[in-house]
Amino acid sequence: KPPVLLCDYRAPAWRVTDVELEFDLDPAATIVAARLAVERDPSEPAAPLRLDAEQLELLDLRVDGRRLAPEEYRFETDALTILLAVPRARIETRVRIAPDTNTALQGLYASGGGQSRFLLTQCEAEGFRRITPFPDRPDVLARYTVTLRADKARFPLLLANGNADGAGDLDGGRHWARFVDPHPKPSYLFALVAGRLESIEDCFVTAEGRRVRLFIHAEPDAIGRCGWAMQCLKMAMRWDEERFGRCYDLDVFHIVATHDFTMGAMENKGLNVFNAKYLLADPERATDDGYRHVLAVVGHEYFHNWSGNRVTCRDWFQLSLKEGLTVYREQEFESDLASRTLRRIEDVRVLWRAQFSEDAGPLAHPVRPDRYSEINNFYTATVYEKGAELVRMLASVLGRDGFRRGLDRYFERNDGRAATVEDFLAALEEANDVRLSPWLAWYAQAGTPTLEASERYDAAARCYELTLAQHTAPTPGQPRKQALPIPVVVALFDERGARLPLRLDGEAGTAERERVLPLLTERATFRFVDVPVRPVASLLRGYSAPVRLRWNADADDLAVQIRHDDDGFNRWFAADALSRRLFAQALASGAPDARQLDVWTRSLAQALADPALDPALVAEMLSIADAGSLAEGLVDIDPDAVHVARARVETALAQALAAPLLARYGELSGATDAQAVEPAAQARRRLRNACLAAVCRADPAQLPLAAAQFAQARNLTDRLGALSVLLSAQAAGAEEALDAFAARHAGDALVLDQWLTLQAVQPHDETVEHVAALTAHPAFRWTNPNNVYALVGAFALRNPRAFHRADGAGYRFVADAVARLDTLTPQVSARLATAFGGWRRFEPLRRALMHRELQRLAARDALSPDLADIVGRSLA
Ligand code: B3K
Ligand code: ZN
Repeated sequence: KPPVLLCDYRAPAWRVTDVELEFDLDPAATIVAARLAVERDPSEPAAPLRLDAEQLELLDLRVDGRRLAPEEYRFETDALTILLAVPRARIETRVRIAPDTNTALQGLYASGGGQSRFLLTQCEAEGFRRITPFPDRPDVLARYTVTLRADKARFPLLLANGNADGAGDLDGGRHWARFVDPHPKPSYLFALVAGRLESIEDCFVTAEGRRVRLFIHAEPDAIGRCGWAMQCLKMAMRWDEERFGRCYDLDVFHIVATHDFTMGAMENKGLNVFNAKYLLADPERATDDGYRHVLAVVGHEYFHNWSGNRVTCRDWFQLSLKEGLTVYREQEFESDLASRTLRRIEDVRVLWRAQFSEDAGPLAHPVRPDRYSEINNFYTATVYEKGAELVRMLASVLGRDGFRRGLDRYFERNDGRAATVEDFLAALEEANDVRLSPWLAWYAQAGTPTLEASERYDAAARCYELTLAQHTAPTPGQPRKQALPIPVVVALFDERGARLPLRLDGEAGTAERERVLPLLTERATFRFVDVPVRPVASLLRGYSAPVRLRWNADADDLAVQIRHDDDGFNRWFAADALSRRLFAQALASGAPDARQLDVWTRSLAQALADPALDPALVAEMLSIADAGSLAEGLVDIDPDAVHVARARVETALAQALAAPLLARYGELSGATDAQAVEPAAQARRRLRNACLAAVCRADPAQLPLAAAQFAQARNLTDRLGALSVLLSAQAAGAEEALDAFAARHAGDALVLDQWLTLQAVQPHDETVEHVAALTAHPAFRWTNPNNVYALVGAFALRNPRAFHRADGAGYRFVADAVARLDTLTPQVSARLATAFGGWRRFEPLRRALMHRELQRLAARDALSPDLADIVGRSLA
């Protein structure tokens, strides 16, 4: 199949104005009757009506009530094409589909087992064509009326998008319900749910005075864990009104939880579907991270109601228009409600680990790709996380009010439309009377820019010069790169942490305390005057641009930042920079530089002793980057050497701080808020677990502390934290603890997924065999994406030491899993296969072994388009 190209975009020749759907629901065979009102674009007089159609059994086809003769249409494997002479028509189709055997989890499928097996849909990106023949592209917006009919005992709850519009009983124990969605929408936002689910209800009155009924529906054993999500939903609705002036626009909002989902959640209009993992939470069965993820994902999907649904994408190349913007909105939501610094650190860690490595390999693509073979492979860290960074840079350039004005303009101009990145930039430009066209290059150019900083201080002239230069390495299909606009936020400090003035040469007026240096060309020098002493520069504050900063700052200057910077993010950034430098030294020569190590550990000792510092920030400073992130910029990677060098730095810190870590651990153990989930309680647990890990690393004789914490834990964060320490130390009693954990949480799929993950990420030699054995555990099913990601995904993507075992056993195991999954859930197999994407960056032996597995996959018959695309691009 030839790739789809952005430059080939053409507006649809036929529009659909209204859709009426009738479903006779049955897991084995569901009948879907559709009535479409279609209209031809007058400029396309000859175009036939092309409806996408996949895996449908066509039972009937009529145009304006007349059944078509065979020569009047073509029904192929991917489309139903109708030759129409009239400019508008009513198309009626009847098809049969089989939800029960749909393991791809796209279109209409079944979730759960036994009594509570229920039906639901997933349409984004191209699943609607597996439900009914339709122009399944985001720029066809239609009004939907949906009638569902089903057995009342098996499917008492019937839901579709929009407001309820009648329900009643039918003969034979069946019933019906109708829904009208007044907002025109693309087909990817269609959803229905039918099953025996339990519900909780709440209510929200919008700023416009609309009374909205809120529902969360889940299987009976899960409904008791939905309260937190409901609170999060109400917080999100209020926040979007206050921060962005966006109100909800239907009388009802539903969320449904499922355990069978290929991703996190889906923003279907008025009927969000959630992976249970991002919806359920209680102290016994969710970690603190779990609670925060629920907040973030409930917010994210809700915010899509404007950034995605009211204003949607013209085509899938514009995916980041909704995803980058919505991730940004989600980040701001959590930053406003919890800790901005922490959320920033987490986002930057994800960006470095997932996006930078994507950008450095064969799967690199721009935030707005210009071609794709399989769009489902473009729901990537680049489109989501880097896309959010681009929005963040634009917001910082325009300022808070300017960005709000621009976004208001964007929503107003494009409401009910399918928009492009250009529409977004145009709205921001017009509302602020600025020119943003240089920013399009950020959307079009793949690869991570390297920002090189160098400095010079002239004491006699009281002048400080900062030179910034940018460079982006070639990526597939883009050999030459252009300079991008890079906003570099800076502040200058003296060595005691007092701010220094920021007046540039030739400027009059008072000096600012923090400013944005716009780097618009390949290189620029900024000359600050009246600088009384050699300054300590705090660069890229708040991580003001998604670039790799190369700056050989003096270790003592970094220590000043760790101690005094008033940007919490940059305190962490400085600590991280120093730890990376020590890691690089350990990797190159076996040991970190003693003096710099001492600077680092003493700075962290001070942070640990500082009662004014957020304990969560201290925990983050103590947690050095994972091996994948540390190896990100390297070539000829030897994963064993990376592991050893990282462990050396980690152990050196733990030993240097052993006594204060133990003391802080003890202090934090006195807290009585074991079941509290407020940020402050979470922060204390985070630091306590970080202390525990370090204390036991420095001295295995302390492992009984972990055993005791495991035995006494009153929440999942403490229990898992302790178990993790026992496992990574391969402590006596670790096996028993694992078994006790599994017994305690038997039957709880989400908790057992974490139990699987914990075992999958152990950097031990025998982890491969252990993980392979766990695929036979009753808690694991190949057809369940959560299970697969928890076990195989964690092993392949988060355990570089074991995945890259020198005999290739890790590669073989993962490639076999990918092949097996490809016949079940292609989207999941394609995502797992990205673990091989970086193969060229490893040392020759691993490179050859990984290459062989990719070739073995490529040689298989009947690869799914999803997997064929990843393997093909990885080998190209
Ligand atoms: N928009 C969905 C992702 C759909 C993925 C399709 N393969 C969830 C989200 O980003 O909110
Ligand atoms: Zn999204």
